[in-house]
Amino acid sequence: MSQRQSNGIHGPAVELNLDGLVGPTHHYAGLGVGNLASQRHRHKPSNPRAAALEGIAKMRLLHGLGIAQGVLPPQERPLVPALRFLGFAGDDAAVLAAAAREAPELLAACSSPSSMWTANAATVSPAADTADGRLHLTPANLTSQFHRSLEASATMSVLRHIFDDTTKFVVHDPLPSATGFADEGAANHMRLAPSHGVAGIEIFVYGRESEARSAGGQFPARQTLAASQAVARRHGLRSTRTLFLRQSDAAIEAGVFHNDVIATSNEHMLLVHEEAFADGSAALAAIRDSYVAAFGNEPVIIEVPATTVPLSLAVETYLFNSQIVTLPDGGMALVCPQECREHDATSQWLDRVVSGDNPINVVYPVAVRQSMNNGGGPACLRLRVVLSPDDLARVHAGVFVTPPLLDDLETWVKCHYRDRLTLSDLADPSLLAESREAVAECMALLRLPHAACRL
Ligand code: SUG
Repeated sequence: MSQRQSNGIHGPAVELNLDGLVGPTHHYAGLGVGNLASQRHRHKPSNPRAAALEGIAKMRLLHGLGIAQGVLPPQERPLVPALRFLGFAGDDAAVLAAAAREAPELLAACSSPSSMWTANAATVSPAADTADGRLHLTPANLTSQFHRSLEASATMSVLRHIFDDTTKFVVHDPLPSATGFADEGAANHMRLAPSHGVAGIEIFVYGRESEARSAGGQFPARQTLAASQAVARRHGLRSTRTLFLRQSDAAIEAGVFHNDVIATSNEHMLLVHEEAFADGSAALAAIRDSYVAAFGNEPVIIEVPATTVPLSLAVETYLFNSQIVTLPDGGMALVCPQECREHDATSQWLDRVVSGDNPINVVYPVAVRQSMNNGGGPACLRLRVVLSPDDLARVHAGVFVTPPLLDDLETWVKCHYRDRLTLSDLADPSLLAESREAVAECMALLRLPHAACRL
């Protein structure tokens, strides 16, 4: 049973960010398809401790800005039951050894802590948008990649514990695990509204229609239109306030494997690269027209031309994977990857945005480099959930971040995490033991049932 407590937030609807904690097996196996950073860092040593601490530092920043901040636990990895399911037998150490010997790529996949990228955990529709007035979440099936498909059942279980008040929240089952329903969650979903609490326009971005595996290029398109449409139907969204837009092939080919690598929104603001969508000007016109029809005024759309930030630089810096957040006393902050300040074009663009005529008045660069090396920037690490203060008070309080919880999590990381990991370490039975102990302790810190993270 969740424990309720006042979270100190009153007034209009707010966004709760649920950040994924990086797990103790964070490594670089080059598993991300169409993900250039993951390919580039393949087989390099990783630093799980630094990765987890970077994520916690980001949560501390957001909490300090007055944004409701929560945390999702890592899932148990290596996932020995998955390896057994694939035919590796014996005790746990024998399973790991056989997998390392016969199919190291499967051991890497079953060891991936990829649930850290919680923008792929689920698609979320706030209560204001849905037919039954409840918040709807559909956990992503992540069927496009084996290592990510392993996340879905534990994610569903954890979300059901966190959002357990069924009078206010619905956590659906993931969509069927079929290529036609490939779903990667909130990373391919945006929302526009004059403010968080108003019924908004939900924008679903897909890469392929359904069965076709690729958009025709070297990289597969991960999200299908059929999946996005099914999520919209389940959530009871109004058709007049729902848009389905296709990613441009050029973006996918440049390494934009999710829409959140090339576009992001907050309330009435959309930040988008000119090459994000197929038929970009028609897509932006559709967004603008829907917004004007719904709210009677124009959204703020900042369209970044390729001449200012080429697609390749957008992917390298993850500029569009920034979090744009509404600050409690008005205005918006842009929380961007540190890498954006390390390139003249993006850094100058940031300066122009802050001094320009738009709601963003401050920029906070954050270092999440260990995650960035696997293609996950600040926005990939968080699941945004828009809620009224009353509904926020019904969310399982154990996952809300406070300075003491952040301190405890830092101590927990320093106690359990290694500072160097290579692929050969994944077969080490003591890594499995350390990881199991760490995850069990984390579940206790967040007051979640242990079984939820080991499905
Ligand atoms: O699915 N990387 C993840 C990164 C996900 C980023 N999320 C968002 N854009 N919202 C992916 O490609 C790499 C794992 C490895 O190579 O070990 C990986 O899965």
